[in-house]
Amino acid sequence: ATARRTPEGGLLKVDAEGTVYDDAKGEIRARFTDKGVACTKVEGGRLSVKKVSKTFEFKTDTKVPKVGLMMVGIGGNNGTTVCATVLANRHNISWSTKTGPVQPNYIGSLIRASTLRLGFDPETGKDVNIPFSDVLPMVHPNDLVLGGWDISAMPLDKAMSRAQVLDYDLQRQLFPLMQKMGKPLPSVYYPDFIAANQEDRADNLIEGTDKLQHLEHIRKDIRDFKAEHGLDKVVVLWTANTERYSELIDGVNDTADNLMNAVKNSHEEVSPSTLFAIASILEGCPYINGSPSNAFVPGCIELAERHKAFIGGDDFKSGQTKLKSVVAEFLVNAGIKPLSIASYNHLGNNDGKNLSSQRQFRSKEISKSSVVDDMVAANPLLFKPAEELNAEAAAKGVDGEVTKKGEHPDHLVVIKYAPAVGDDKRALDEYYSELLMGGRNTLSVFNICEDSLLATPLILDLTILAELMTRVTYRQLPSETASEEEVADIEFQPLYSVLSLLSYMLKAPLVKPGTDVVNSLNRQRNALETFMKACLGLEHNGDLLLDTRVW
Ligand code: NAI
Ligand code: DG6
Repeated sequence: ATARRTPEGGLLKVDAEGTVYDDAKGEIRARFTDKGVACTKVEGGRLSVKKVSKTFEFKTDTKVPKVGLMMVGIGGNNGTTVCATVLANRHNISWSTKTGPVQPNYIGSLIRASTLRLGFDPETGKDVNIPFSDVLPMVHPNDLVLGGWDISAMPLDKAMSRAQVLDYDLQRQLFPLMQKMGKPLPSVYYPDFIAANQEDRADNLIEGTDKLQHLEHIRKDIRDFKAEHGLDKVVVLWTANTERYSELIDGVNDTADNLMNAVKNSHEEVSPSTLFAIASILEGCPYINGSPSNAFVPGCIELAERHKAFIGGDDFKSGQTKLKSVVAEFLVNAGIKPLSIASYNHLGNNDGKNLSSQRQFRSKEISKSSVVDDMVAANPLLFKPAEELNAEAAAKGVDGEVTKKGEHPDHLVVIKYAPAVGDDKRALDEYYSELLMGGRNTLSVFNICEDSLLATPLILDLTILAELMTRVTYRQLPSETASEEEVADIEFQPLYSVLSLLSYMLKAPLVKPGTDVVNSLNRQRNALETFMKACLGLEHNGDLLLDTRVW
C-alpha cells in the first residue's frame, strides 16, 4: 500500500476562491492568509493582544521532475539500506523470513505511510484522511535515481552485506541489482574530522590535498550524474560518518566570502560535510545534513542565501529522540515537571564505532541534548526563566548576571559501542519528574531501534520534501482581496534557503538565523500539514470541531 501511486491528475481538486489550477502552465496558484496573534508586553507586565494577518499567494509547479538522490556515505548502513529499499519496492521483491513472507514497503515514511486529515464528508460528518503523498504532486521514491560517494570502495552489494541490516533472503535477491550500482564515487577524507577508527575504510579517495580542487571534483560529479541519467534535479544528502565540530573562526567560516577563501587556501577547518554543502549550493542542489556536525557554518548559510539554494539539517531524528520529544512535551504540557532526563544507548554498527571517539560523540551529544529546550522554555510556571533566576539572585545580594539559561531538567546523553548488537540500537530513557505536592514519577522507556530501518524512510522523506519545496514559490499580497491587476507586478520568489519545514525528520533543526527552533514533534508535523494545505489555499483544520460541540 505504501508504494501506491497518486491517481493521474492528482487525488484532489480544490474548489475555492483564490485557488487556480492552470494545467497549461502546469501550476497551482493559491491564496492563503496566515493569521496570527501579536502579543506585546505593556506596563504592569500585561499583554496587549492584537490579531494580525498576512496574505500570500503560493505557486506550485505541478510537473514532477526526474530526481537523483546523491548520498555522501552511500556505502554505509543508511546508504545501502536506502538503495536496497528502493530497489526492492521498484522491483516488487518479496522475501521469506522465519515468520513468513514480507512485501516491500515504505513503512516509517511520513510521506508514503501516513495520512493527514483533509476535512470531513458532509454526508456522514466523518473525517476524510488522505495520504500525505496525495496532497501535492511529489516524487515517488521508486523513481529516485540513486548514487553517491563513499571513502570506502566496497561495491554496494557487498556493502549491503557488511551493513547486516536486511534479511538474507532479501539481500540474496537484491545482489544482482545492487551489483549493477557498482561502487561509490571516491570522496574526500580529512582524517581529523571523523574517528581514527574509520581509517581502514578509507580506500576510495579523491586525490590530492587541495580543497578547491576537491570542491570542483565534487561539483563535476554532480553535473556528470545529472547528465548521465538525464535528471532534472539532484538532491545531495550527507549520511556519512558524524564529524567533529568545525571550529568557528572569524575570517575563515564566518561569511560566505571568507569561507570560499578558506576553501581556496585549503584551510584545515573546512570539513568534508561543509565542502559537499558548498558544492551542492553552487550546483543549485538542495543539500541535507543527516548527521549532527556543524556543516552549516555561518558562511555556508550565507552562501546558500546568496545563491537562493536550499539547505536542511541537522541529524536524522529516528527513534530515541523522536520519542523523547513526544514524552517530554507530554510531561511539560501536562504540567508535570521533568527534573532529569537520562538517556543511554548502545549500538554495534559502524556509526556506533565512529561515535566511540570523544569528539564525534560530542557532536551527537549536542544534537541529542537540544531537543527539549523549547518545551521547557515555553512553561515558565514549571521552569524559572533566566531573568527570574537572576532577579532572585540579585534580591539575595548577588552582583551581576548569574545565568543566561533558565531552569532546565538535567539532561544526560550516553552512547556506548557494543559490536554484538549491530544496527539494533538499544536505547534507554528515564524521565524523573516532580508531581503534585512533592511527589515523584519515574518513567522508563526501553526501545530497540533498528537504526537504519528507521533512518531510511526519513532520508526518502527529506529528499521528496526538499525537492517539492524547490517547486513552490510565493509572493506576499497587499490584502486578502487584492485584485489580479493590483498584484500583477509582484514577483514570485523561492522559499527561504533554510528549509526548517523539514524539522520533523531532524534532531537539531536548522532554522532561519534569529528565529526560534521548534522541537515539538506535533508542531513540526502540523507545520508541514499546514504548509501543504496552504499551497492549495486550504485552512488547516484545528481540533475545535465546532459542529460536534454545538446544538
Ligand atoms: P555508517 O558508518 O554505516 O555509514 C557512513 C558511511 O560514510 C561509511 O560507509 C563511511 O565509509 C562513509 N564516509 C565517512 N566519511 C566520508 C566522507 N568524507 N565522504 C564519503 N563517505 C564517507 O553510518 P550510518 O549508520 O549509515 O549513519 C550515517 C550517518 O547518519 C551518521 O553520521 C549517523 O550519526 C547519522 N544518523 C544515523 C541515524 C540512524 O538511525 N541510522 C539517525 C541519525 C543520524
Ligand atoms: C547512537 O546514538 C547513534 C546515533 O547515530 C543514533 O542512532 C541516531 O542519532 C539516532 O538517534 P535517535 O535519538 O533519533 O534514535
